[in-house]
Amino acid sequence: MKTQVAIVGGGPSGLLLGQLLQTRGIDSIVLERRTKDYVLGRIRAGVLEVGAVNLLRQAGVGDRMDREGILHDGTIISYGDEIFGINFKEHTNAGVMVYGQTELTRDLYDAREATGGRIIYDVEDVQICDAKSNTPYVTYTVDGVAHRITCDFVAGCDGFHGVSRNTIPDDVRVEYEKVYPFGWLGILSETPPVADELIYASSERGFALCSMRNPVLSRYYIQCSLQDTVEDWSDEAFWSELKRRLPKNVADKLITGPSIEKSIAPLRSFVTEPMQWGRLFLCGDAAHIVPPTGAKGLNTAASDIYYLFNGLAEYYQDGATTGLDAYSEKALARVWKAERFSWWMTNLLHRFPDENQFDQKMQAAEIAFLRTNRAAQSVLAQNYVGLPY
Ligand code: RFL
Ligand code: PHB
Repeated sequence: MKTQVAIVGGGPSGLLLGQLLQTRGIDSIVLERRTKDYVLGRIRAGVLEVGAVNLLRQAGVGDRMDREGILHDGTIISYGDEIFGINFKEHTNAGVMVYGQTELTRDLYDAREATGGRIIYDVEDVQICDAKSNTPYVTYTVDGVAHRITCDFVAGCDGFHGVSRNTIPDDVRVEYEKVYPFGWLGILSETPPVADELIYASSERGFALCSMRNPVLSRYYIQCSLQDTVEDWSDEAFWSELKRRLPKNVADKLITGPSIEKSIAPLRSFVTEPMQWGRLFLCGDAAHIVPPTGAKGLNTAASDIYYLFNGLAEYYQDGATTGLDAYSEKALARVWKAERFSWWMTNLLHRFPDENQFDQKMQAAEIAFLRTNRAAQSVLAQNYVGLPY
């Protein structure tokens, strides 16, 4: 088989790149290790920056998001029983869109199917070959049968556990990592959200987050131990712990119900440099991971796709490689700022097992400063709605 861009990974990064390329008549093949239902079963991100929203519209997949997504002009932060809002609109003249990654991925699959784009599911043993030459190719098997795709470029969009990143030789690749000593236990429940905006809650018992998908579907998280398993947490235990981490007047309003999904995610900060090696370009979680506290993972994947798509569009339009040559540097410059923000939000709001009373006083002082200082609020707002591409 032959294509212009071979895309390894059919998550949001790979599918979005495929749709954008399609708008310019650039052919691609997406290779996905799982089935479509498996990918759609993963409950992940919920918050989209303006840049991501615009890119989805540009890719022709913004209609349902514009109809069903919820625009948020701010967020709420609580600390014990104290609670305050940060108004993004006031500080940045922008907001964010609450629209689940599951729905966005479904829209991308629908668009790909409608435009006749090729996706091959259940691929195994993917290998990216000759990436340093002008004639790279990708090999894989399906049901034990070997296949090969020759292409001009390879986009490595296969997430943190994919094969693309490790195609770059060890003596070229530099990895930066921080693993946090806790995870997030998340549940989805068919209950109305407790508030109109997201609540990021710091408490003596640990962090909690109240998020949502729509007016009758809520997403809640609590910081948990890395030793915990979902079996350790009944729904009752989850709701009771969540309430203890929220201000009393919020906890009293919380409507609980059976969970329809429950999962634990470890928290990690990770960046690999460079993000390009010859004709292989890494995008999204394949190149970097953030702890979810700043809602930046999917959004940073979208900005990578923006830079790569524009580089590829320029190449196929007039043969110039200026955008492609600058890809790694441009993408990383923005990635590191998202890493910093996510690390900062995580440090500000979580309980760390080895922290002492001084550390706790520092967190409390920083939250108290944020509560009243407009400049501090503006910094948070600018980062949360998304730095410019
Ligand atoms: P994905 O979504 O992991 O998709 C990669 C795809 O590649 C496939 N794959 C392979 N395919 C072929 N060959 C191989 N060898 C392959 N290996 C893997 C996988 O099956 C998969 O389908 O990466 P992508 O596309 O870069 O997208 C990244 C986002 O999914 C991720 O950054 C976000 O979900 C992170 N995230 C959040 N991001 C936000 O911007 N806002 C949020 O509010 C937000 N909340 C979250 C999150 C992530 C979370 N978890 C579970 C880590 C909340 C949570 C709890
Ligand atoms: C979510 O709704 O899943 C969500 C929202 C904000 C975050 C992380 C996750 O920071």
